[in-house]
Amino acid sequence: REMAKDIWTALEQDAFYLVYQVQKSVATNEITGYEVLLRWDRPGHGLVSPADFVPVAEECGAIGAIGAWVLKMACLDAASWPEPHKVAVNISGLQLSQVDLIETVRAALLRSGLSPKRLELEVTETSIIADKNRALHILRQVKAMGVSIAIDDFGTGYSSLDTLRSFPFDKIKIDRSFMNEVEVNEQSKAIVRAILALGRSLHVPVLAEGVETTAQLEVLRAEGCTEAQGFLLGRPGAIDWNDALEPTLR
Ligand code: G
Ligand code: G
Ligand code: MN
Ligand code: NA
Repeated sequence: REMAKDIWTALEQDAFYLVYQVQKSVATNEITGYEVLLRWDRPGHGLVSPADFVPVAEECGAIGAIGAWVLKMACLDAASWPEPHKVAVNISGLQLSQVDLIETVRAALLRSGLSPKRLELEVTETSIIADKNRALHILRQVKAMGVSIAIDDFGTGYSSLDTLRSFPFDKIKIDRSFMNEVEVNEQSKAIVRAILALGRSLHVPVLAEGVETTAQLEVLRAEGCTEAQGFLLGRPGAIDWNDALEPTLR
């Protein structure tokens, strides 16, 4: 396909770039880390979402190279951040089924000097279920290096609870669809509350995605959510260290 061709060209010409979105502690407002989001300004088309081009990159075999590039650059960037801040990298299903993900992660860490405990991989349930045993094997190896694993878009898969039971997750990220109306809709709030209770019982911190209003953040604070991410806390972009070092209290 035409997009596949453009993806290979973009790789050759170094046309992908990364933006970062802040993640903060709900209780203290401190920065805990940044999620890396891949961006591509496709010639003649403008910005294309990774939601649209990652599936094509998987199909045409480019995802391995793209994923390795993202991991390498993200670790290099993060190595210059203040000590405790983590970097969270999205991993697609096909990447997760490829055993060389282990080597790719190891190489990115070695090359950057980033401590493994500051790297987190975000995987979705959907990316796991294609080949569960293989995914489990790879994630265990990566964890053994000291890297942490977050389950992304939690609640939207069809077997979230089974996935939680069988995989060694270090963080649950509540899908942003549950943030819709959480401050006014009792049903949304009940679901969020249930996920937070689950996290507490499992001793796994919970991060709420897609927080756009102070009212939503207040609900999360009242319910004991660990971390939050969303347009209210910061839009994906270049990191403004002046802002980051003196976080505005909300
Ligand atoms: O950043 P945006 O909202 O456009 O992201 C859309 C989707 O693309 C999200 O599901 C996000 O997890 C995914 N995504 C963003 N960056 C990357 C990346 O570097 N690798 C992979 N595999 N997916 C990404
Ligand atoms: O699937 P994943 O959670 O990785 O998706 C990340 C995507 O969510 C990014 O593309 C980012 O642009 C988007 N995003 C981040 N914060 C918000 C938010 O507060 N509201 C909405 N609508 N999208 C967000
Ligand atoms: Mn993510
Ligand atoms: Na996500």
